[in-house]
Amino acid sequence: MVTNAFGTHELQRFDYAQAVAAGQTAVDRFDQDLVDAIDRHGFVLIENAVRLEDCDRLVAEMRPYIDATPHGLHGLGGTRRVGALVARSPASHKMIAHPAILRLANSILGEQRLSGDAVRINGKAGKGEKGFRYPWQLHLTQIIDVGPGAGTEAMPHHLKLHRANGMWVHDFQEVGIDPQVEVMWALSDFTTENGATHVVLGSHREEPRGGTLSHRQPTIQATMAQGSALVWTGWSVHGAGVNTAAERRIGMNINYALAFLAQEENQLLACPPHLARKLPESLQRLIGYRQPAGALNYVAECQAPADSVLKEDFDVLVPGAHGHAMDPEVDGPAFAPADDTNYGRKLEELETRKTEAVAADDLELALHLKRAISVLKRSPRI
Ligand SMILES: O=C(O)CCC(=O)C(=O)O
Repeated sequence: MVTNAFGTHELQRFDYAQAVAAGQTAVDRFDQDLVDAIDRHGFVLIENAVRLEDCDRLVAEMRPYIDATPHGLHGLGGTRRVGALVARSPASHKMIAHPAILRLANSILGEQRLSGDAVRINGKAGKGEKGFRYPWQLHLTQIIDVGPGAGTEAMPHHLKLHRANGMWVHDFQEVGIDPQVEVMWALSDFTTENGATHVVLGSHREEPRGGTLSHRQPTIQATMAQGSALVWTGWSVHGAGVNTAAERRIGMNINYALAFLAQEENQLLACPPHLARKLPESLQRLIGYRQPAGALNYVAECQAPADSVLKEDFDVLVPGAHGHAMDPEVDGPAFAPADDTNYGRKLEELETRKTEAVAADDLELALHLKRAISVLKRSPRI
């Protein structure tokens, strides 16, 4: 329990593995407990959210990238920040798409269930129900590997206490929405000594929401065992601790935000189409390969990512790669000529250029031409 300018608060902890073992009623209760706790205190801690082996496997997959990253990028002394988890670490998918966390994110972002928030669409306002929800998506994936000495005078963290919602250009303080949810996964134990995250409980209720009173309140450290996850809103004030231990503190920030805002880590570049194609559809959609609202996120000929870049053969430089039939009455010349002579000539030209590209060891061009040949063969002959 802690008493500060926002009342008396506690960092409530709930055990995911226990809830799952106890059955659906317990899971429903667990989900509601998380929403209630974060609504009241601004933070909630989920224990036993994944197994310890899951964390170790993730760290092992990310080890080459972590070790190839210098300390202190972004002015964060003694800390290594490493991203692109979706592309680089299959083990991370279990945490990025953790069912309880996705349900919690949906309550906060999709349905705007927290006090004072509402979904506002076309002049109507209310808590999100079916058909009246905000689209949301993955916003950031980042290992935060805090080394001994990080956060001290010698190696100061640039980010002291702060709110994630400070990143938006628009000032959302009066808008009555929660644009962002943050999750810190403990990939190693988080202790007082090794820099467990400091939190200001109740700070999400500061008025105005972006005020500075929170920064002068007492903090507590969210100590947690490996496999736990600390969740907070974009309004909740927090900051990394000082690592006075001999070991490293390995955390992983996985954030989610409304899908009509730009992503902090651009997921479509961090996991480009040739890698995203291999992911399950639900994960493709979670990272942003979809049209979250109306026209947003279309590609080339107004196509959804699934109908364009996620198709094996799609090449934005190949006319007609959209695969839609052309109508000779109203449409221009097709990519695949109707008469055999011109068709054969085009195919031969592409084959010759491909052979030349292979001979010149220009694999990228060769692949581009290979796709063009494939699209030509599938295109309507009109
Ligand atoms: O590493 C932590 O404990 C917190 C990191 C953080 O607040 C941030 O990167 O914005």
